[in-house]
Amino acid sequence: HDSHGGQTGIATKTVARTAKPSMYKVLMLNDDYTPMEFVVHVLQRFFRMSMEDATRVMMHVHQRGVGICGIFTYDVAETKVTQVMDYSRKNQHPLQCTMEKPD
Ligand code: NFA
Repeated sequence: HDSHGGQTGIATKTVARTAKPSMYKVLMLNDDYTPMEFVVHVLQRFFRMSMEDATRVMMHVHQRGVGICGIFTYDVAETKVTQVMDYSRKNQHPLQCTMEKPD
């Protein structure tokens, strides 16, 4: 739209820009008790991963201690974390999921 500081004279143009949403990593943490098959199931159910991708991510977390489930907007990341934590607790597994702020 046109803007000129409320004065008459020079018309300048500004472009309306939408803010790009900052993205958050959803991380999964290793533990000694959650069955590998349950972790694979969670990755397939809540992160829509194939069996192959879910198995790769699960093994990465198992061996390295932490791994990335996906990168999402704040609201989606928060929902995924809550879903995984609620589902794990309901099934009596200590599986932990968290989200990481962008750098
Ligand atoms: N470390 C778990 C086991 O040996 C498997 C696991 C993988 C748990 C990834 C949590 C995350 N049963």
